[in-house]
Amino acid sequence: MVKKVPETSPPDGDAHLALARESLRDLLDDKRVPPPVRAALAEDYQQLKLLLEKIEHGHIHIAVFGRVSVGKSALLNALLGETQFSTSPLHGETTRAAHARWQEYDAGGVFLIDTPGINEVAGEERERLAHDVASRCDLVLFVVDGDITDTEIKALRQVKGAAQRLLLVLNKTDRYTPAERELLLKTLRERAAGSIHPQDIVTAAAQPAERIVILVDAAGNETETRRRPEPDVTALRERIWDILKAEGKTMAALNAGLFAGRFSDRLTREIVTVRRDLAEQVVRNYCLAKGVAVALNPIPVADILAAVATDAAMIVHLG
Ligand SMILES: Nc1nc2c(ncn2[C@@H]2O[C@H](COP(=O)(O)OP(=O)(O)O)[C@@H](O)[C@H]2O)c(=O)[nH]1
Ligand SMILES: [Mg+2]
Repeated sequence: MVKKVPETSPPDGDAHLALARESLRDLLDDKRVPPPVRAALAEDYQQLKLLLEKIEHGHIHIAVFGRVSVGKSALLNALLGETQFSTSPLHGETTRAAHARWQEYDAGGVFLIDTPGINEVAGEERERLAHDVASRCDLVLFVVDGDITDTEIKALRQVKGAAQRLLLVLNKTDRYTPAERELLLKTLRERAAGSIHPQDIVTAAAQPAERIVILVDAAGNETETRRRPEPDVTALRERIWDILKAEGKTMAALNAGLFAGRFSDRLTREIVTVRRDLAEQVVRNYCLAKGVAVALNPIPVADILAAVATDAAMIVHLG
């Protein structure tokens, strides 16, 4: 029962989704999986079910990821145009993942997912968070507010390893002069060269700091007021929309395919411990689920920042 990935050009998102749906359903419904194996993998089966529902409804999940206080929650609020996620100058405002529907983009249903800061959770937990977020989401917005730190590089590598689509967002650009902004962008592009397309590195000012504005009336009297400039997430919004339009369905299918591939590895391991003879048949079928991911994956999941990490001396310090 080998399903072939249709060779279409340009990529046919609907066909990809149908294929992913079919392999997820096959995995879920396989009657040959012994009950003890199902019980041992109950949590994975539950995730698989949710993933199947997600692609059946055509939902897209977009998550923010990054250090605490880089403005992840603020960025989602700016995209939503309303305050759905709490932001705070204090650490630890977002303690668990939460989501909101992005009404403005109504094709199918796009959900924005907020997460705690990567440095708010310990190493192992962080790895799990990175992995969970990346495997449940179709697009990850990796947010930084200056040059990328070592912790960020590590986390970026973890997320990038599990997610197929990622945008690098330089937030808080209001804090920098145009020259500093350009330098930062240039550095980020250099560091991500070969792994993140320059187009996928965008700037934003999600919640610009208040400014003191001096108003002068007709009589020449000056009054000082504080004003918070409007958020600027135009470039980010446009990039997200372009990606969703061009690759949304394929992204969701690929993500499901990658999950199915990882799931089938775990399933095979479990089955081997229970019934070796059965395992051999099942393995043959599950290669198919992985085939979906491989066939749809436009770029190999590379260990992108390996070269970059060795170059930590390049950190630019800006005031
Ligand atoms: N200057 C400036 N501050 C920002 C910007 N975006 C967020 N902040 C501030 O950064 C702090 C942390 O924001 P928050 O969204 O809670 O960060 P999170 O921990 O990454 O979710 C808050 O005080 C925000 O007002 C921005 O674009 N410019
Ligand atoms: Mg937050």
